[in-house]
Amino acid sequence: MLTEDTISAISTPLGKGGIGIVRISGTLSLQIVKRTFASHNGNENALSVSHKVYSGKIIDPFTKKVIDEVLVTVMKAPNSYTKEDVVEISCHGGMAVLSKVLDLTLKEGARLALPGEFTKRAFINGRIDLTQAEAVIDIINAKTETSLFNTVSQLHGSVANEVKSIRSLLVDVSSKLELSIDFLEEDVPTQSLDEIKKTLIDAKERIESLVDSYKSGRLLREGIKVVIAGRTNAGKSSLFNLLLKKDRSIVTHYHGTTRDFIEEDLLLDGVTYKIFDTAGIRSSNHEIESEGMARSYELIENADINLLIIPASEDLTEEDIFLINAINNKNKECLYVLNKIDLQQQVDSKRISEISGIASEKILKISAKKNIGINYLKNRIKQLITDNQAGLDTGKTVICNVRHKNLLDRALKYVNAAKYACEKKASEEFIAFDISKALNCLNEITGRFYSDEVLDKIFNEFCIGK
Ligand SMILES: Nc1nc2c(ncn2[C@@H]2O[C@H](COP(=O)(O)OP(=O)(O)OP(=O)(O)O)[C@@H](O)[C@H]2O)c(=O)[nH]1
Ligand SMILES: [Mg+2]
Repeated sequence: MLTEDTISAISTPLGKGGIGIVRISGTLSLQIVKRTFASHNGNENALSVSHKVYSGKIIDPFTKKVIDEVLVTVMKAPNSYTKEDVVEISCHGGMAVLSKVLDLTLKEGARLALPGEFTKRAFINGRIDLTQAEAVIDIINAKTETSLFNTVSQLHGSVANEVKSIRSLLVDVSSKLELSIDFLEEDVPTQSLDEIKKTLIDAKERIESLVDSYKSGRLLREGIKVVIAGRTNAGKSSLFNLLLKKDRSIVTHYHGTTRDFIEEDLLLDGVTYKIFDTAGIRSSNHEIESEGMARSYELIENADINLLIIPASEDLTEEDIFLINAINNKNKECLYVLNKIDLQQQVDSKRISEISGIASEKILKISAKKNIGINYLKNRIKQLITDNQAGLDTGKTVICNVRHKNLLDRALKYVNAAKYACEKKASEEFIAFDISKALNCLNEITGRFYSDEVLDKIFNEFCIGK
């Protein structure tokens, strides 16, 4: 069903630019532009052929003044972004020109588009599904090559295809179950419960794999939190500055120099790492320092990777031992980094692994002052991520949208309930009921079923003109 009214908006960022584009979509688009456009070669039939670019002028039909020299691209329905007639006017980029051209299109009968309305029309008119519409906004917001790669594959239908494929497994079981319910008394071949269970296990494993991929998806989207922790004067800020290749954090020989955490982004092989320099841990009655340390503990708790810095040039202190044990118990990625190896060493790797049975490959040696061992440290950080995050560089389908994750969690719950009902040899109606609930969740992901509330929430995140 095509929507009635014609919409128009400036589709390029507001401000000065080489070019700026006004985009119009709807049944009146061509008519609106024809009234304001004069072709350079005086061609009366200008704008009549689809997927062609026409050069000419935009002229205000009321004052007859030339507004700008432009290129106009015509994309007739259904072969356009929205599946409606779309016309794009490429003007010189500048607010006065673009506002004037937009204004003319509104005077000629278009209405100002709402945020994301072009993409919403693409969805409503069936050109893309909801996961692809969501990928559009993620592409616009993507900060790194890897998250861009992931969202482009979502735009090409990676998530939608996997969800549809799981859906078809469940639809198949469901229709056979319905048949056996309808013809209970008759001699219709029905699936055995074992066969149904086998398909449900297949669906369950595939949903679980998508749910598991969310962790990688979130990391790609938000960046991987790497927290540099340790006692005071261990060399945390020195390492932080070295990783970022700038003097961002203050380094002094005084204990307790860093009072509050500092965060900076580091890009490694197309993946964003959010690096945190933290206040060093020591016993202190100073209010500011204690508050800084409380923040350090909170960061350690929420890190994806902790780097615990231990100065190898001094004997281990109570703080070092406390932190080694605390971080080792956190069940999250951690590297134990012996720093200051350019000085006489008091602590070696063996000593650290003896404390809490830490594996030797998790203990590294560096000198933040002399820039020793830093490349190896970076490689180990990258390795922790690629080893543990399926899909980060394997090309597997990765979900990175919390809406998809929540619906998949719910679908999984119903598939498990259906499987359990099979095991308990429950009646077919019960099994069919749970499967239909799971199907509803999968249908909501791709937008086969949707509510206006969900659509508004998704498209309100878009900018006007997209
Ligand atoms: N010799 C040597 N000195 C280092 C090394 N790394 C850091 N330092 C020195 O150790 C002192 C403390 O360094 P910082 O980087 O400020 O230590 P920090 O862990 O941030 O300290 P707080 O902010 O107080 O918690 C400074 O004088 C650094 O120059 C190293 O690898 N070798
Ligand atoms: Mg510091």
